[in-house]
Amino acid sequence: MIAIDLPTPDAEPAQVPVLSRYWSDDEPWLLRNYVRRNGYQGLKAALQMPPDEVIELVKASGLRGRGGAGFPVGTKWSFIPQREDHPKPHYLVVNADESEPGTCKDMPLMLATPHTLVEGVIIAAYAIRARHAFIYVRGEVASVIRRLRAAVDEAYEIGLLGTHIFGSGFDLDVVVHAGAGAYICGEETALLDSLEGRRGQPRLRPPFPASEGLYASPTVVNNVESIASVPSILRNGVDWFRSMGTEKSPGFTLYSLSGHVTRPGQYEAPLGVTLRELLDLAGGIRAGHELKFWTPGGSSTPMFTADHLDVPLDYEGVSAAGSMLGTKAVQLFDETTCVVRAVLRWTEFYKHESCGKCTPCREGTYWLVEILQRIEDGTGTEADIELLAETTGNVVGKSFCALGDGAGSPITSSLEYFRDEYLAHVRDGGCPFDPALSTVFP
Ligand code: L3W
Ligand code: SF4
Repeated sequence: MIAIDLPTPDAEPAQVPVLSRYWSDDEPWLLRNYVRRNGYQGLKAALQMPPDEVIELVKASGLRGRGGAGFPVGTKWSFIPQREDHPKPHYLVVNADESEPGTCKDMPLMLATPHTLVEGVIIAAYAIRARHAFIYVRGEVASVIRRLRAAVDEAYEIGLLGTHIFGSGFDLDVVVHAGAGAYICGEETALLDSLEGRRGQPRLRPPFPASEGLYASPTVVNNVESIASVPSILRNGVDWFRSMGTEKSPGFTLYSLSGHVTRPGQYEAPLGVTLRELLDLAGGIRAGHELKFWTPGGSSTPMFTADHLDVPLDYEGVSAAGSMLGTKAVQLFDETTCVVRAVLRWTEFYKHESCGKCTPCREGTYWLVEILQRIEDGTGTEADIELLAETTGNVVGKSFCALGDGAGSPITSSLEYFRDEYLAHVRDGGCPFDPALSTVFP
């Protein structure tokens, strides 16, 4: 092993950006540049503590999973049996299969600063006593896979991976695994099946992966952004992290703004920021137009309207307003967008990506597309609007995994806020919108 000599760390302000702070630097993906920017200082701190203490620290920070569900990260880690003599190996799996419509935060993070993820992986694996970690990356993004593999190779070269890491006696191997482009493989148990070489389909839970995951062994599955947030907590402490965000949703996160917004992109902000504040940063809705509807966390989360501009974008605030924070993929649509067309497009996606394991989702998403298409084409009737609601009710809450529930979210919420627009389609015999005016879903 080549000993690495870390420079004295810089003091870090308790303010955003943290994750994206160095994205505009020269080649921030290289190990030597990462190390100059406090890189691997979090790992150094972690290896000076017993693993259980690392778990307690992450628990105390209140860091919540950034992949959609917001489950507390430290609590998930604590579910792993914490005995050295546990008969089965433990595994860490990073869910980098980012595919939720509108979601595009993990890929830029891995492209810009892959060592943030690698460092987080080593810390997490140390905490849960795993000797093998897998990063399961969406297969289409070859550039990200290449960059991650290069970062892992760099880490091996200087002894940050392999045996006796930092002279601690801790060993870890990391595999970057390319998926094959199925949305369902972002569901944690389907991902594990896929990683084991089988067709990716969700497993029954419980048992949760924490007790029976990869190869039926205790496994932590965490999202990329969750793991990449960990090194900063180790470097700066719990109070630093908790001084950002809200009490129940502490810290910072990446909001991905897309659609009819002046400057689309990644906006790192404390949890609890509002869309009004994010739009101030992003230059507002495109000039001359106004906000009609938006998703707080990808198309699987119920949509909001212009009445929801001041909802705090944290797990509690968004839930209280009737949706989910999800992946924080904020897709914005102005008054030129036909809501039926948008919902049809999303439903086609869920139909295509339905894995076929359970009847409500496999058959239901097919029929939902048929009905929505009729309404959009102008051949639907008012009875079709009722049929749409009824069929959605037969999918949501009756499907085997969250994909079915997610498929119903845009339909139910659009019917709640824009029922008149559905009625206009059937009464006027077609779509009242000119698709040429909307740059989204033409
Ligand atoms: C042990 C228990 N572990 C829960 C663990 C569980 C999982 C985590 C959260 O779906 C959502 C979904 C998408 N013992 C446990 C336990 N766990 N109880 O906690 O579990 P859960 O079931 O609340 O959610 P999930 O299955 O992880 C995630 C929504 O996020 N979403 C995200 C989509 C994101 C993508 C992407 O491209 N990145 O697909 C958007 O809304 O619909 O509802 O680890 O094991 N008793
Ligand atoms: Fe597969 Fe859809 Fe059923 Fe999930 S809800 S198991 S994706 S068919």
